[in-house]
Amino acid sequence: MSSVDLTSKIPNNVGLSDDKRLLRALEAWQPNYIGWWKEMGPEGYQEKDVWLRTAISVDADGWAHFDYVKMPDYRWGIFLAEPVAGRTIGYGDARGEAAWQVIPGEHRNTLRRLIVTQGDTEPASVEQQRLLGNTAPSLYDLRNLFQVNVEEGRHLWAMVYLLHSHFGRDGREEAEELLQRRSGNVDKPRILGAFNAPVDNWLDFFMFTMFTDRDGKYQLLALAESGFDPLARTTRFMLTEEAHHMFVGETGVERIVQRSCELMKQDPNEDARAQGGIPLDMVQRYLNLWFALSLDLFGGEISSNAASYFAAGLKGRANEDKFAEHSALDQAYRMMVPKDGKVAEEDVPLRNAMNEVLRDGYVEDCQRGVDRWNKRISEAGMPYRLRLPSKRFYRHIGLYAEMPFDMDGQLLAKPDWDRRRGEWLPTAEDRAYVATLQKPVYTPGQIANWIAKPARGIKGLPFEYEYVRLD
Ligand code: BYC
Repeated sequence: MSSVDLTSKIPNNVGLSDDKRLLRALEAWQPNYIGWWKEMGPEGYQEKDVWLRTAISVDADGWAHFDYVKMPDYRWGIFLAEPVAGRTIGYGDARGEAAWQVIPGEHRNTLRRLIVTQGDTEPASVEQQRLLGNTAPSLYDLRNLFQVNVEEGRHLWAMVYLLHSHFGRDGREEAEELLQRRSGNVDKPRILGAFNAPVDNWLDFFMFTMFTDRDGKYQLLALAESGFDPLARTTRFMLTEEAHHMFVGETGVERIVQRSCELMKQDPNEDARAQGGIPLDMVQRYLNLWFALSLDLFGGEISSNAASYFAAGLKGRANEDKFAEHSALDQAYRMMVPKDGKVAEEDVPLRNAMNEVLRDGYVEDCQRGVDRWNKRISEAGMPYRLRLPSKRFYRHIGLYAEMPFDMDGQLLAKPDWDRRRGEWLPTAEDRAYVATLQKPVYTPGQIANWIAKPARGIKGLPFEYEYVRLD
């Protein structure tokens, strides 16, 4: 077991105190990080006590400590999962080679790019969510928002540690730039599309944590297979925290759907909106938007980048050991390729389809969540069903980018698609309505009208607990 140092300025299990140069570099970055957090982190709640989970080790039985903390005092630490003795690369041309503790020169630029892309999403999401603290439906939800935010901050630390410890001056410059880019800023945007989209309200937030954080899960699973062992170990531990973020999203939407059904039953016309709830067709439109934006995050369906990451052992498939074969050579992936105004099946070399393989696992995982939401709706006796749109719908990256596919994956004429857009994606009117519901409910035990209470509180505490002390 690597020893955990919780007393130093930067809690860690990577022996920072033995590497004075690295320690100095990270301690120099730390005030810039705090400066960024105060400027771009949750607005209005920096001085409040929040009941938060903090990672203090990587021990499966007790890795987290819960207590009240003011967010700027959160102990953002660097924790890598325990090394696996004798670990070898499990796929591609490098299969069987010992995992690298030091980056091979030829992979340096590519790995830096992957780590920077991963790192960039973390502060981006905090920036996207920074105003939501003003309108949470309960103290429980407010606390969950802040929990997600501080852990995204820790995930930024995880990537910055790799940049500082393995990439010299370039790495230090990249770490600075991670604090310079801004979500949605035209001049210095965040790297990936979905991380520049506005998260204006709590329906966006729950969809984001359901769908976009789940992309995070799949990308982290793929990076956990990396031949670069420190990257594999840090992402393995990040996945532990990530589970709660997706729980927040999945149960958040579930509670909205449940409440909408209750309100429909109370209304003579089964109109949730007339009772101050969110109609299920509106939920479907937000689902469509965030699912499509999140599908884009996997990159192109046919990608020579993905093929070379796999070949070189930089990025694998999620849970690579569950696959029967690990070279992915002489095999094909059949996909629907647009051609001459139609889509037709085409075989693509499997290595070039690795983004799509990862995306398939993701879609299956999303479907489980949607099934759970539908179970709530059917238990309430309502006939409506939510569904995932086709993978081709409303894409901006890859084979189907900017093509007018409908929710069922049928290619329409562009004017028809434009005319029907409001059936599928949130309209200005939807956004204006959801905005009217965004009012803070900060009395312990109370909840906004448009969402149901959670089945239980956090870590055995009741929903009524004062998760954020506002005075
Ligand atoms: N937006 O070969 P292609 C998370 C670029 S989320 C803009 O199709 P590739 C989190 C691409 O960079 C997980 N640009 O794709 C969640 C490339 O540019 P160059 C984040 C895009 O390279 C919630 C070009 O298009 N982690 O953790 O196979 C809260 C052609 O690329 C996009 C990672 O993403 C896009 N959507 O794969 C907090 C893991 N998609 O090289 C956190 C690291 C593609 O032509 N990143 N491009 O200039 C990667 O593994 C890969 O970079 C990607 C793209 C999967 C993103």
